[in-house]
Amino acid sequence: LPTHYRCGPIQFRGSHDGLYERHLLFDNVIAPEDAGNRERYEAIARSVRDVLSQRWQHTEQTYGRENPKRIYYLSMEFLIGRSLSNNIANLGLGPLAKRLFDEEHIDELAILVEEPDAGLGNGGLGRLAACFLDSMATMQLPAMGYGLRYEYGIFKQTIVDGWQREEPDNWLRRPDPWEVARPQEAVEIKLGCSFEVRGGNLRVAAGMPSRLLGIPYDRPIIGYGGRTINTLRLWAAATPESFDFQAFSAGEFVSALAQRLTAETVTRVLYPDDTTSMGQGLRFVQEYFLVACSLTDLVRRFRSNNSDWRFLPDKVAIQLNDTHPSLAVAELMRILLDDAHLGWDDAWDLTRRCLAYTNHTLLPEALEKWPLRWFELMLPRHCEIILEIDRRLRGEVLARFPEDQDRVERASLIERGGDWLVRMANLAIVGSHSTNGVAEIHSRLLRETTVKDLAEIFPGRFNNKTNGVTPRRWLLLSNPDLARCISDGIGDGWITNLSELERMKPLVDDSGFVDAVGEAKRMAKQRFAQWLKSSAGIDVDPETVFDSQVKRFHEYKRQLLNALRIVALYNRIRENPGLDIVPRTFFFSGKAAPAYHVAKLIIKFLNNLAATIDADPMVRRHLKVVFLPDYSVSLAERLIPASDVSNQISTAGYEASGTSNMKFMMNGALTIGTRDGATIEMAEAAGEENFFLFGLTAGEVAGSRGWYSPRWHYDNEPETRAVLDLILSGHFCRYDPDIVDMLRNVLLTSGDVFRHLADLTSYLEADRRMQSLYGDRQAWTRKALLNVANSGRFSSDRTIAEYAAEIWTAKPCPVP
Ligand code: DL6
Repeated sequence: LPTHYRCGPIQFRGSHDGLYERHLLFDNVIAPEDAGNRERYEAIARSVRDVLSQRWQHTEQTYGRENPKRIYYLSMEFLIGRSLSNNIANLGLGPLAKRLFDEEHIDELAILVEEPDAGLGNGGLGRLAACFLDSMATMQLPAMGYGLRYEYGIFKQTIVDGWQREEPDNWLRRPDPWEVARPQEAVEIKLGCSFEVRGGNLRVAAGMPSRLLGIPYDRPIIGYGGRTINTLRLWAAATPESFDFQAFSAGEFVSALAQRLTAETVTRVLYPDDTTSMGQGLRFVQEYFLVACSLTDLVRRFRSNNSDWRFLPDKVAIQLNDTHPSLAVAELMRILLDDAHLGWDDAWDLTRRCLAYTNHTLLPEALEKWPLRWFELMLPRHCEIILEIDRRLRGEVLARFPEDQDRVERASLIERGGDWLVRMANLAIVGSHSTNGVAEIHSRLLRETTVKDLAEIFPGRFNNKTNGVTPRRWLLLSNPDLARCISDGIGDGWITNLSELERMKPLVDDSGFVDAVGEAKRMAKQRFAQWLKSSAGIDVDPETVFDSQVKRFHEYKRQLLNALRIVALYNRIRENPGLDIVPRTFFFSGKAAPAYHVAKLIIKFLNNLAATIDADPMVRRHLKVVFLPDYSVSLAERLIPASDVSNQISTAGYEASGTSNMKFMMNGALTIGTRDGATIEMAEAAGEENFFLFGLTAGEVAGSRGWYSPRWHYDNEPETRAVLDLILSGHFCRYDPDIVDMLRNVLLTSGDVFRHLADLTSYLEADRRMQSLYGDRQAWTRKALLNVANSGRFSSDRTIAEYAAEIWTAKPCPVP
């Protein structure tokens, strides 16, 4: 063991005093030879936890002693995935674990799959939070994540006859070896009303305050090298007494799971829609619950070490991951006014200096607005505080822009209309010292369009922090062959300093190295093909180009544009059976929000397309489409290293950043993409000659509003017309006429809001360039290598270093 674990004579394995055997014996009362894979997984995970426990405690003791400025990352989502192999690798226990697996004749893969993915998030936003925790621990920053311990994570997606079906993800059915319950640190939360159901209808019992308990469950976040072990604290709701609760209108999926009228309902299920939660009262309570529990906890920690409230911003930085936790503005004000008895100006100054806000989307439906009457009913004190913040804001705006009442209304926290709404993004911007977007273009558009008025009033608050991903999970662990090849070429400093990958650039002329990189890709493809065969019975040929698009299903992400491209290739092959075309396997994976009808129809269309191609002997020699059900962190870890091509094809101006784009780049896939989100910065880093960019720019998309006509493309572009004619003839949807209707509507009748037809021709042109490059395998691999070499900027370590220096002014606190 590395000496800093200070574990004394603990052995990972060995006769009676090995951790592994002891856990099997004392936790499960079973002999190693009789244990099943699940029991073995639990025993190994608990052994790993034993090794880290002392260090974990030591980390917290160090923070307690040194009293550094702490960073608190508040997020409704943490998309963690599996932890066992990540924790083994970050602790440096790989060799020990391997010896255990060898000596006990344990099939490592069979053990790893026993761990359910912790799917406490929808997609990019939640996974980003998990990457940030890894980076903060690796960089020895005194940080803590706060989230909710959903009993049901993101739903399991199955595909039945091509349609998405949702099933609950009961990931905590078996005990989770990583979490530590700390009921002794429970906090109590007050709401201004209680809820009851009468005659099947929800009734809010106003003026009848109720209470909730927040029980913390801690998970270790191990920095690479195992020196710092930070904590992710997830809150579970419980009741101090009987508590009547009913969601307002949570949508079928959620309400089906949230029937029991108990306090536990609050943290029962993650909302599976990443863009809209309007009108969903349970979600509102979840957000308040996260904020109230976390602030009570962190203020308690601050007070245990600091007597003077004035030092709060010197000791506490709170980052709000999107608008979801922006009630923190009102809650911190309440604490400072009512508990600390500070005056308004002091409380406001401290609140603003502690809080910072990250915006993750420009989609209007994702900018949360909650009815003011919910505040009145459930959080009357917060309601007063928000109205007072708004009154002062209005005065300030009017003083700066006299007689510009329209501007005052636009900047206001309250949208006045029939039902007054609180604009949570405005609350977060006004009540914090920093607002950042997650890629250059996104931060610019945020300032220039979405919150233009506030950006003009508070220009100094706005900044950009381009996203990143952790190279530990997304390269070292998921792509061991490429990782080894890189380390052989330039040493292993890249693992914690990804910009070192640049040292690979000169190796682009070293044919031995280029071959080794190519060989790593071949092995990853083979491994993936074998896994797909054994797990799903699907045959794919690793000799074909693996061309992937994996992400949530959204019209703006344009999986449909990818489908149009495939239909164009399909037409070309049918017109010219002898066509010289690089054989391809197209992979799609991703979930649609259960209530997002169009997205679900697109999934069905892709499955129909796959089936039609499979049934066509002429086409299937060249093309294959595979829809991989139930996209997850674990699936991404398998597919991304095996992919040759990454599709990042959102309508320009819509994807805030994207993060799978970075993972593909790091793993040596070439990107075919639009000038959107962080893809723009990736192309700049790699050199546009090493990228396949196409399509309208964000400015062109915005400029074409008012005159864009998909009809024009249909009438004037023969290939576009042929693609649409075939689709609209029902060729792929003989038994599903509603899909044809939807496609006609989305692509033509409703004006093709997301510009599929405008970009199809240039997409096909980029695709042609890509295919021709693949003909020269050496040239392809050289470009792939240059992409990897230039991906260093997209490490979440770089992103976190920028947050720490420019927003949090926080420093590492090494654990001796
Ligand atoms: O910042 C992480 C991630 C970005 O990479 C994606 O581009 C962005 O869509 C996502 N945003 C969200 C929030 N809601 N929506 N849509 O998930 O954040």
